[in-house]
Amino acid sequence: MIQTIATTPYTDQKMGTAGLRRKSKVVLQPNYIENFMQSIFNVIGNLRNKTFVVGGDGRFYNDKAIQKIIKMAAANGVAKLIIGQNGFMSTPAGSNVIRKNKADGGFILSASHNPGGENGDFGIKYSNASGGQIPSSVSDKIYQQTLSLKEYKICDIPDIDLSKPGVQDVCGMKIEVIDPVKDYVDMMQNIFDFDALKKLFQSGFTMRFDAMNAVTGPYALKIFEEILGAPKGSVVNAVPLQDFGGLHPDPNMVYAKELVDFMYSEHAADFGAANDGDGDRNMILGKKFFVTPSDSLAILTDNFSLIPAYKSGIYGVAKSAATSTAVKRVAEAHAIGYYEVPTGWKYFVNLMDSKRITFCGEESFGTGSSHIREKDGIWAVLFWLSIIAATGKSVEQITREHWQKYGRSYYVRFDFEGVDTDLADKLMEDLESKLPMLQGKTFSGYTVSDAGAFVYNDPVDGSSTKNGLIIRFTDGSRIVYRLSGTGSSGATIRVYLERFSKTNLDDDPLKMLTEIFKIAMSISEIPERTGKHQADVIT
Ligand code: VG1
Ligand code: CO
Repeated sequence: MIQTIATTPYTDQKMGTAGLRRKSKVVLQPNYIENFMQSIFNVIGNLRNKTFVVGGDGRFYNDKAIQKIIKMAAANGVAKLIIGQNGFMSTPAGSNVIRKNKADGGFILSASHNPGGENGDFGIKYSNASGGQIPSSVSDKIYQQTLSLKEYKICDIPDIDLSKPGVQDVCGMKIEVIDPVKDYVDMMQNIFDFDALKKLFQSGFTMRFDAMNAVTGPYALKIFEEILGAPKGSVVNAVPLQDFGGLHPDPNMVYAKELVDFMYSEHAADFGAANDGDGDRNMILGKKFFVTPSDSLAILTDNFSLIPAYKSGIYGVAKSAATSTAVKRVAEAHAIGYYEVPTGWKYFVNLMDSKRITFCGEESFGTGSSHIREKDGIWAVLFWLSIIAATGKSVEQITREHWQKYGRSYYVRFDFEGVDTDLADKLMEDLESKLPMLQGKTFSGYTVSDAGAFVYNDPVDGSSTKNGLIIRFTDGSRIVYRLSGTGSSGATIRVYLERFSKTNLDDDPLKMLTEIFKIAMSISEIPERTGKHQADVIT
């Protein structure tokens, strides 16, 4: 039954910030998935005795790709696959299943927050035994392999039925289909005080969770409505759809518009949240109130002692360099470890494995802890609900009191999308070369304290990664420039702006950052070079 099929390499199978991400149309090309998977299997090497976890966010092609992966894993001699029922599993749940079963790695079929469907994106995230995505050193090897691949192995068998939990034998390989929700729920119950959360809902507290027609629907229904007793209908867009019902499953103020409109209306619930396509991102809202992900990380960290799993203390906290420095002030106050890493959750993995940090987060709506090695959308929601349950305060009160205690980092990200790749690369290159000359210069009252590339030296494996450019000002303000590594066409230039105030706590972020935005544009020449005077997306 095992066939060896001749193939020719694709030259575009390099993984980005979080796995491989391409237009569905690209992935539909003959042997595209097969080439990529065979390259991974070749790099792993001896697959005998190895177990992998497979699941996805249910987007278009999830079902087809998973069948290919099963047949190829079997043909390549993999011992066992643990697969989510119907091929579904969120990214955080997958990380847990890998760790719990001591599997050798896993594949989550998702392009995360990118739109799905035939005209959307498809993707594959590959994790190792840590439950976290592989480091760049490994993805580089896989990329090299894709460039010289000549053949792949596949079992010529009919599609496998994944609709019922249970064990089956496929072409000499064992398959275990599991309920993808159960283990995840168990894990959450071990972290949080579910009785306290039940009481919160019994008291009449209301929430709306928007699953954006993506993978977290079943998880959220089970946890919030069934177990915790949130009123029926608290979870919306709860059925995962292949095209996410046309939604762009990126939980931010722009794409989670339905939820945002509701939370800013007269009928708003006490608490609002949304997750992204594969369930690792979260957005937190109060009544007519938005919590920036950078503030959210700072607030969760400050409140670690309210959560049973963290009561006895946390090792430290890390953020991506682009994320605001709000959590740094919390780390200093609690005298815990503090780290800044490049963008991408994989950079947190070593810090968690070596017990340097417990919490971590990114400005892109990602927060998580060392319970797994991915960011975790529902975890963040349960954490917020736990703070509310313990303090009796609203989202807005909790956030405002945080600012009173620590000051406020005004923070906004501007995305310039669909930029020509060569133009964007040149822009970043030119910008980098002029940054050293800026030191000591003053722009409309802001004096540059230092400027240059952000370089991360991993304290665990000694690897060095350059990611983005940072301009720091003497008043603590910052400009960060980066090219996105998750897009599927053209380049996206991200510009992250931050300005700190200890006393002015109730201003408009865009207004507070007007001058810095002008400085960021004039130094980088983005408007002149791209023809864009405004960002395409502001979050
Ligand atoms: C983006 C975010 C980054 C996040 C990554 C994966 O990457 O900025 O913070 O880790 O997406 O998120 P980039 O390179 O486009 O800026 V997910 O939810 O796709 O796993
Ligand atoms: Co995601």
